[in-house]
Amino acid sequence: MKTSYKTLTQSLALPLSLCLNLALACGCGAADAPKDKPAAATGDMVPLDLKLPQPAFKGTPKDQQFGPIVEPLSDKPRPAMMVPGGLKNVAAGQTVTSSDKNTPADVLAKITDGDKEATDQSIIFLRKGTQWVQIDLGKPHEIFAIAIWHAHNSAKVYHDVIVQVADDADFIENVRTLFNNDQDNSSGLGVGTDREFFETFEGRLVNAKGAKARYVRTYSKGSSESALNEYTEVEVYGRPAP
Ligand SMILES: [Ca+2]
Ligand SMILES: [Ca+2]
Repeated sequence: MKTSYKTLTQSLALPLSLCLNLALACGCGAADAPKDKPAAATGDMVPLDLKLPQPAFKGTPKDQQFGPIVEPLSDKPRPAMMVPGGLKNVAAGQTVTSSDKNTPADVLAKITDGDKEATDQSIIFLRKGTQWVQIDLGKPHEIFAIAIWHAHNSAKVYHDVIVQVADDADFIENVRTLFNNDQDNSSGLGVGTDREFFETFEGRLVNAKGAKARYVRTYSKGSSESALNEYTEVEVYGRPAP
């Protein structure tokens, strides 16, 4: 009886392991996306991995009225944005320029230095009026997400937030607007259809949907708190354009 049992298990074990090996070799199972196609084309998307700073405040100001143009502040975490796998923050350490020529380069560099906390030394100021900051990614990239932290030290709303990408540093060639909440066109770049939003530790995440560009520019025109324009960090998630 013992011998026949052993023989039975051996005869079963061989085909079983063969099947497993064959299944592994042919790549059957979950990871069956063709290797030669970009992840976006095969629908192989992953949640964008954003490293968030510490929250600096709770709730919204009770003594201030915010119109219907402003999105209500959510107390729930923002749903993850789905992007192709393997993206990097391609703005990290890249050169920043601005419409405010009084702000020196070493101050503007704080916009891409990785520090996005709400502390005084992390926030830079630009003069009042419509002002922009611009990041040169060094070469054309496929851009999927742009994350902006103006200043999240208190519950304020920035005006005329406009996010554009272009092929050239002067924003003449192939300019595309990815976000625009200037609904009364007071900054003169066109009537926006997006809503204003409260600055929080989550930053503002703009879906760039794979736009191909070398330059990223973001505008603002003061906030509900001040005529000045503030920045803490801008991140651009993408990959070198093929
Ligand atoms: Ca920073
Ligand atoms: Ca406006």
